Amino acid sequence: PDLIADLHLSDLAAEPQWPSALVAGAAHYADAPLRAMPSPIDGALLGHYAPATAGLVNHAVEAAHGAYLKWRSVPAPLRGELVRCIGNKIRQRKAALAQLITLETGKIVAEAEGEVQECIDICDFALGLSRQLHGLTMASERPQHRMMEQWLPLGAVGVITAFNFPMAVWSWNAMLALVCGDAVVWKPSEKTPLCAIALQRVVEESVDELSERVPAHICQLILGEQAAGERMAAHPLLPLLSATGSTRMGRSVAQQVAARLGRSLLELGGNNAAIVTPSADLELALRAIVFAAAGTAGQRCTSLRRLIVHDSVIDTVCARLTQAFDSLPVGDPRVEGTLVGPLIDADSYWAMQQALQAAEQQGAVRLSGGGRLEDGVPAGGHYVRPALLRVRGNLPVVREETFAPILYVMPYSELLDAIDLNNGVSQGLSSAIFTDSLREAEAFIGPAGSDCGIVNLNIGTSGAEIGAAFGGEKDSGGGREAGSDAWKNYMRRVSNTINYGDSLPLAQGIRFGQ
Ligand code: UN1
Repeated sequence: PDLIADLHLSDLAAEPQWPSALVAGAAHYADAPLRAMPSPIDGALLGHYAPATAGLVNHAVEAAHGAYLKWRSVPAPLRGELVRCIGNKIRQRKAALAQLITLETGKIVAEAEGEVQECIDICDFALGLSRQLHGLTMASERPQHRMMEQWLPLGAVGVITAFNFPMAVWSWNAMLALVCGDAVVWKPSEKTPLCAIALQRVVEESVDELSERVPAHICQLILGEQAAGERMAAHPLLPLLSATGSTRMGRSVAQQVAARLGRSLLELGGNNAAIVTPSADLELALRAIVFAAAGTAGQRCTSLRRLIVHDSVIDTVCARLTQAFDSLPVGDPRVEGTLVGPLIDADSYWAMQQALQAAEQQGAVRLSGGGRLEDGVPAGGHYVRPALLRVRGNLPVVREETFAPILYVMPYSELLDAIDLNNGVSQGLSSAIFTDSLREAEAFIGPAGSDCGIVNLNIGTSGAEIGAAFGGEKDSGGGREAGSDAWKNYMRRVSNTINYGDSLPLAQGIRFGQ
């Protein structure tokens, strides 16, 4: 696609449309070693970039903070105009942006287009929200007094995103932050810089078009590595840091942000389960399970990793899933008909092989898949057949999130045991139950049911719409992003008490000197 153009360093510095922070900070590149950008499809080199230095991170944060000082006074519905403009441009370039996602993540075209659609959806949502940043009024106990709360802009917001959703997760954060009156400093995964540059370009075009009311530098892009993320976590001019990625990364970022009493919004790993009960509509359940477990090559934080199946149907479910996994079209994600693309890189492939080996040592029985495919797939990529294993319960390896297509199937006989299995891991992102029983459904979605942030009925664990709040509990980080009232994360709540009388009654009936 034309968006890729030429990404060599000298051009980055020379090309005025490139992200302002990159251009302004070009001097910082001088001694930085270049990082190669291979495509997971075939290992082809897509370009190079120089990771940001600490100096560049500071520069970007300060520029964003300066823009925020102006942006916070622009009325929210006018801030929405920027998001409308960004959303329209993403809509126009949906196919090209999706191609970039496929190229950098190996996601199949339909799913890449779905991800761009998710960006468009959140733009629409945020635009509407720009007229609905509502506060409350409260009854005061004092005569001629009024109380209310307002939601006011917060500052420059740091956003760290992962490779697997290189556009959508940025958009959930950035589009809400913009209508909330914040500036954004974004550090994408070092594996997906092209997606980030393309979106930053869309933003910069929009900022230019609306330059009369939108301050330059409102959105900053930092192409960096772990050190850049740590610099952001420690930076006092980022009152909120929103981070998506592994639990290990989130724990470290959260501690650094907490040390300066900043806020963090964490979207971390999942270890998502679905329960198949005796009354489940099996045809529907099987389709949902295959998409959730094997779709995106198991590389969603919401991917289905554990399947808890009633004794009475487990043999049928295993047989049907084996058949389905064996026949899934794995291959070049650009080719129509492919349903499973490559893993992101060699490390990911080896982590999967290690997990499979550990599972077998711990007593798992492999029913299908797991091996590397070399025939009929592009050379240089890491293509695997999704793996299906039968296990007795939450083995040690099952308790860990392996970011690859591995589905562990385990039996249960009583629903309470199935719920215990669902909850018996450290993560708590997404969960699902397949049942036609009202009692079972309500038990699972109620207070003594699933302990996850996402609890679904008769649909899989992945593929959420943007309208609901997205996020999980426990090691999944506790953050909520995207829809519902997640916007409140990006604002500060101010409580006001207003006296419109001419006396000064004190609260709680206190008399002071009269
Ligand atoms: C992620 O994997 O980090 O619910 C996000 C889903 C997508 C988002 C996944 N809408 O699967």
